[in-house]
Amino acid sequence: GADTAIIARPKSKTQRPSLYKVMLLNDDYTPMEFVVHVLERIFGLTNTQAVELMLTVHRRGLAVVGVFSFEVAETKVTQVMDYARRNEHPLQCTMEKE
Ligand code: TYC
Repeated sequence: GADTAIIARPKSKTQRPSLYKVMLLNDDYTPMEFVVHVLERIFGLTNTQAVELMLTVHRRGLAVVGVFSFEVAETKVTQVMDYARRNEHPLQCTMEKE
């Protein structure tokens, strides 16, 4: 009627966080045991999971270690790169939007 008003409700689309794949790259020099240790320590994999994933990277050239929010992915990549550098290994870890 004359006294009623329709109030528009703003359409708020729920925002899902973008996800990022964190990938480990193979090289010829980083020791297998070091890679396994990195996967256990930084990504929380069991020894069995870590050995399996390390061998996948070794055979295929790279593998996705996990999928995370931007902030977590960035932290993991930095931790791997810093840890590898401190131990003078050329291990490379990168992230990519899913
Ligand atoms: N290719 C390395 C070797 O033979 C092992 C290795 C595996 C290195 C995975 C990096 O991301 C990597 N010692």
